[in-house]
Amino acid sequence: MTATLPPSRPMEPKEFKSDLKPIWCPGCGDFGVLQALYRALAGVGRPPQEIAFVSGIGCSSRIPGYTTAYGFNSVHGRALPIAQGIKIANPGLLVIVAGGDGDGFSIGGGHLPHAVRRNVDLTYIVMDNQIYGLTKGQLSPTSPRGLHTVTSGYGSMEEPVNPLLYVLAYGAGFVAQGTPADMPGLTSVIEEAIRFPGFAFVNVQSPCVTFGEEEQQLKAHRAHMKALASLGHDDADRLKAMALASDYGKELYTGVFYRNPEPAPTYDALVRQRQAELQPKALRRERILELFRKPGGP
Ligand SMILES: Cc1ncc(C[n+]2csc(CCOP(=O)(O)OP(=O)(O)O)c2C)c(N)n1
Ligand code: SF4
Ligand SMILES: [Mg+2]
Repeated sequence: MTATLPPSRPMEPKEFKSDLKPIWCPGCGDFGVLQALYRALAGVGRPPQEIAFVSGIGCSSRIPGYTTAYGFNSVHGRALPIAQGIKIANPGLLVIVAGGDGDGFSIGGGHLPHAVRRNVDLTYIVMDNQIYGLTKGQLSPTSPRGLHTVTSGYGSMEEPVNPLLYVLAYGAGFVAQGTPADMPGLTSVIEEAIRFPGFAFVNVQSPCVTFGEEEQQLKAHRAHMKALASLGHDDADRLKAMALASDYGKELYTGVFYRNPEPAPTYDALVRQRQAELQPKALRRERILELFRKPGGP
């Protein structure tokens, strides 16, 4: 795959829908995320063979199988390093990482700062349901303090992580949040994230209807969500974005927190540039073999 792709063409969301029927619990928020994703991809207009989905393990990590794009349902917590490798090796692919809060901020939490600072051009969508869904309702890193789960029978004693604030602090160029309770808004932030040149993060409040709290369900989202645009937020203002992101867990802000108006060069572009610079100086294959054949080695 080369870095130059043919121009995009008008596409339909159904072109991204695979024949696999999702096996999520009826009412799971991930259904809405998947629909928003199909619509966003149609808006971007790249055909499925130019897109790669990478996920870890979890209910949310089933996403790649439900699309017609390339997909890798990989190892719990390891989606980001795999996705970075795919993008660097195949710069022409549009790479999207999808997974859960446990996958991304717990076991995979060590990869997040490095993926952000490296700034490989990919989109990271986290379906944040504040619980380990697939393994039947244990505490996750975003579970609120006091939450009763199978692993916190008397209520969680831990402060949750704040994913929005983390990625902003690590230096991400695009940070947004959405909920399936607002499908147009969710579709729009996903499409904008995909279009952003660099590491783009979308935290989706995607309710787990089976193990999640009542106040984390779509009905509550509809009642409490606040569009950042309606608050007059300037998404070029990183410090203001951090101040708003500090309300994670208290307020449900939707939309773009931060979009770097001057996106930094991506790691994958820098790799290509370095390769081009070094190519003329590279030793020819025959010369390398000659050196190795010399008695005593090179
Ligand atoms: C190395 C490893 N450790 C633990 C697990 C078990 N495991 C599978 S999914 C998961 C957590 C899922 O939670 P989350 O990432 O939030 O996804 P959700 O199911 O909520 O969408 C765990 C602990 C595993 N598969 N591999
Ligand atoms: S357990 Fe929760 S996250 Fe998993 S499919 Fe069911 S509702 Fe969705
Ligand atoms: Mg989860």
